Amino acid sequence: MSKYDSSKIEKKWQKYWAKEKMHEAKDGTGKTNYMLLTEFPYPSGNLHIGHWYAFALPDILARYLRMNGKNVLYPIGFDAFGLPAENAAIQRNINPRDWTEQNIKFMTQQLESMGTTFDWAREVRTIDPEYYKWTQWMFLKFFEKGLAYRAKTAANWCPKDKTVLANEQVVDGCCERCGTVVEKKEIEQWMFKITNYADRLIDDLDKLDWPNATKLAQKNWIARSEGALIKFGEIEVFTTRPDTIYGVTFIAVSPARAKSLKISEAAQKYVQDNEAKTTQDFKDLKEKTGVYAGLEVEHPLTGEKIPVWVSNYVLSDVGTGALMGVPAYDERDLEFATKFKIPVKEIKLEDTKAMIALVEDKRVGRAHKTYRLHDWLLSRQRYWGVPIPMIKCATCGYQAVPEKDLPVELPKLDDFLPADDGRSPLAKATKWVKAKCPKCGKDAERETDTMDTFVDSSWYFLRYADPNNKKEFAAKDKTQAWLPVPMYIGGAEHNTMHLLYSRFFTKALHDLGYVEFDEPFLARRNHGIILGPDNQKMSKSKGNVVDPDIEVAKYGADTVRMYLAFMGPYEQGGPWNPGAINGVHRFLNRIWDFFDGKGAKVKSDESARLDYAFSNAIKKIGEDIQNQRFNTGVSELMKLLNEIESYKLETENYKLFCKLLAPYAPHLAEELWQEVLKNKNSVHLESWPTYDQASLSGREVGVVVQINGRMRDTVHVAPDISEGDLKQMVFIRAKVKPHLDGKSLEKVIYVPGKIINLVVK
Ligand code: ANZ
Ligand code: ZN
Repeated sequence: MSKYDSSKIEKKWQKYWAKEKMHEAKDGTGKTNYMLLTEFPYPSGNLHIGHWYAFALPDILARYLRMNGKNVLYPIGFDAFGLPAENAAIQRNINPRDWTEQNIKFMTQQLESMGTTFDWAREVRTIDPEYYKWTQWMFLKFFEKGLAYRAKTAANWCPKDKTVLANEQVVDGCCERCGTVVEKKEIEQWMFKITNYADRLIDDLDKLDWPNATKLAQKNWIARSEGALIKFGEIEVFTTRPDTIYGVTFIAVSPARAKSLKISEAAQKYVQDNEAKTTQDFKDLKEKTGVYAGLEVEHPLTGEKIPVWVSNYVLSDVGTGALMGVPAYDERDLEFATKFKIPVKEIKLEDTKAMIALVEDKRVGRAHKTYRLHDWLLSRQRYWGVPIPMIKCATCGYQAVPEKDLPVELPKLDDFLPADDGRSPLAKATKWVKAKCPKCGKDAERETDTMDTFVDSSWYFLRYADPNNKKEFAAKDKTQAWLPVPMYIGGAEHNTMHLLYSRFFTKALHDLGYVEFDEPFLARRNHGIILGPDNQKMSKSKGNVVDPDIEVAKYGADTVRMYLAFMGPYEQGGPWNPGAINGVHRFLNRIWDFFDGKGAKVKSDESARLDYAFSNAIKKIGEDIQNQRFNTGVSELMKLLNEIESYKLETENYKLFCKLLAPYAPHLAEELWQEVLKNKNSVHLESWPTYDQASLSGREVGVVVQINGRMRDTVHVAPDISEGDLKQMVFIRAKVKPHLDGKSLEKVIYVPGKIINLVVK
């Protein structure tokens, strides 16, 4: 046999798998369906190593689940509308469609080089009219039910991108995309009524197997607070602490709220200066400023006169934009009162509930819940998006495009630049804009705004169940067969927006009767990110970017996959290590040589030990993959090879090893399986091996892992495991690795079968 040459075998097997249609998920197989979902990529131009991390590792799970009898669908598509493509196209002076399609073509090839089990037959592209027809259809269904509506709002306006942004796209007061300081602008916009779902979006989190951090991020984003609305004269405040009402010494209103009050000139000036400044959160506020409004209101219970202030620490879009200041019990109020010499009044606290009853009785207040969550503003004044399917008639107002006229196709435009006045580029498509009013038939105009791309990605997983359906977004029996998604793997950056929006869409479609479930993703896992070799975020300017194509050319896809799996706990990610990928490559070479017979030295026949080694590996690797501990699975595989290398093995043993290797290094395993072991079928159609429970019992000990004398973890291993194998296992464990990263290992003290102590500095 020759040397291990990945470039010779990988393309060959990729073609074979495609020809055999091995990854096309069939309907109605009788097996349990399993849609393993990852976040579909945005066609940015090139795959980066993060894409490999996001797609090649879940593929290990996909292959494993298939070997365990599941009918796995591992779908892929492109989230292809959006601002970045438009901006990139403007820069390069080409059309966003050409730019996007060219990227998709290139990235498809790159994705294929991973050797994943993507089902390309079900590929979904959001820019395909057959797809966005249904995005528009959903908008219309929501519109019919009042879940999509128009409203004049103070929108976040990015002066550089010349478009409106959702609150979620404003980070620390700046545009998430370009960093420009965001302004407030009053514009009529299309909105989705996601606030109708605020309670369910919080309460149903309890049903889901999601990371706590993700659940918490959603709860904080929705930010439900329960309390009361209370009227201080003409000013209604929201408070979560009605029990403190006798301690009120001032009322504070936001600049926007102050506009409709009779306030002093000085206060008016303050309002002018502060109104446009958007404060997303208290933490962004550098300094509390304010001014006396020249106004007093009456305390609803004591009749006292209470001064009214205007301040930037009151948010215009929280509660009523007005609060009761209780400096004795609220720190923010205390800070404000101290600065402006407002009295602090301590009181005997009342029973809250009693206070709400009292203000309700006196008709000056009522129990109330508020949310920080706002309705989802979906209009964008940009070209590269889904046209909002509405027609504006001078007589009849906004009318829905009739369903039979969908999709409203995005017109081709040479000049697709946004206008300075905020008019959408689609206004320039003068012929396209002209339409007949669906109600009265008179000349009318199409809506020229396009949809936020988050709309496109809020339902793509539904389409995977039935991607070629021309009559429905997906037939109900198909969505019922494939969804809700049992496992969704992606990045933590989607904790609030995408994951929240998809839940809203699913719930709305459920309520309208189109799907039977009301949560889209039963389980969710977040993966970490890959850092550069210097432990820094990869960026071109730092010159620390790892190009997966180069690594594949050098080592092959199997090595890159397996190294990424091995480098650390999946949820943590970590730095790319050129030495370590080389080590993984050597491991694959060793496997090759081992199958070539070079590795087998005849040793005394201890079949019990061999049984143990295999049973242990089958059990551990299976559990590791199932639980997405891909790294420890690799170390088990390495340990197994160490163990068995010195035995004269039967063909059955080689076969077993091949199956265990298959999810991690699919090409190499296939080559060995078919070419060396002379099997006729694919190794990927084999079942995951079963193991002999009896050979495992009583053979394991728990070794305590200490770092600088502190216990951090326990590993269960064979009592006579070699120190080398043990170290390899221990170093990559989730509870250990973070304590080693960036430190140097000074010493390892191993008490066999009991304790391993790592001394680091
Ligand atoms: C009196 C009070 C006394 C309050 C006390 C709190 C503690 P959380 O607590 O985050 O859920 N508030 C109301 N509207 C506001 C607005 N537009 N901008 C800024 N703050 C506002 O938020 C609710 C509390 O935040 C409310 O309860 C109110 O202060 C303040 F010991 O009322 B509280
Ligand atoms: Zn009309």
